[in-house]
Amino acid sequence: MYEEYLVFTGRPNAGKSSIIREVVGLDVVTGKHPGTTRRISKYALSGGLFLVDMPGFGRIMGVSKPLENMRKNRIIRFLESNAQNIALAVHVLDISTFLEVTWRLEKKGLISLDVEMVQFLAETLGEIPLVAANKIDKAGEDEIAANLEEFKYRISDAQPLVVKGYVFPVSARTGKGLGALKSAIHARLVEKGYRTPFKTR
Ligand SMILES: Nc1nc2c(ncn2[C@@H]2O[C@H](COP(=O)(O)OP(=O)(O)OP(=O)(O)O)[C@@H](O)[C@H]2O)c(=O)[nH]1
Ligand SMILES: [Mg+2]
Repeated sequence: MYEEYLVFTGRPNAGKSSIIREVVGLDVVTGKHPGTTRRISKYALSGGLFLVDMPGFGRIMGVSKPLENMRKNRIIRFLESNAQNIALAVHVLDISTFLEVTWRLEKKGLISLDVEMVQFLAETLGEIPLVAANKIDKAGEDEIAANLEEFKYRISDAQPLVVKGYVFPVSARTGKGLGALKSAIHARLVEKGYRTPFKTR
């Protein structure tokens, strides 16, 4: 059967499933601990479009390295082999800790997984994914603004104007920003010929 996908990617615990619940209205499982969503989970929306809730991409405490790599490879393989059928990708990250996490990695000579993933999606799908910069309720306004600026700078290879209109500060907890994210998802899907993307079945 021919299927098209609206995929949500992101690190463990970023809030992918929470955003799907709030924005798309699907009853997906969310959880306090990283590693809640274990499988690539598909849900039928309308007209051949399926929503895909991904497991978290990256380190999870208590999960073995081989199992983690297997999950990671499965995600990469899904995205690469379905690139033609991916109507839209939405990357979700915890923006409240972005700089702290990124600096810690950069000290070790590593790149942020969120930056890597956004760039991987852009290359693989041939267009910049939408980004839900989640958990803005968890830090002060100034800190969130600084984190957002650095994140945009890094995903765009120092050309933040290129990603203007793609990054949405949101909180799945308070609902802030979710309307704008929903409108953007809707607009992108409608542009590609989907009529009622948020109606299930
Ligand atoms: N404070 C706050 N907590 C949030 C927000 N969004 C999600 N959470 C919490 O973060 C935790 C993880 O949420 P999930 O939606 O399960 O995260 P996920 O990205 O699907 O995680 P995995 O399935 O493990 O990859 C839960 O305890 C949520 O309640 C937010 O905007 N603010
Ligand atoms: Mg999940």
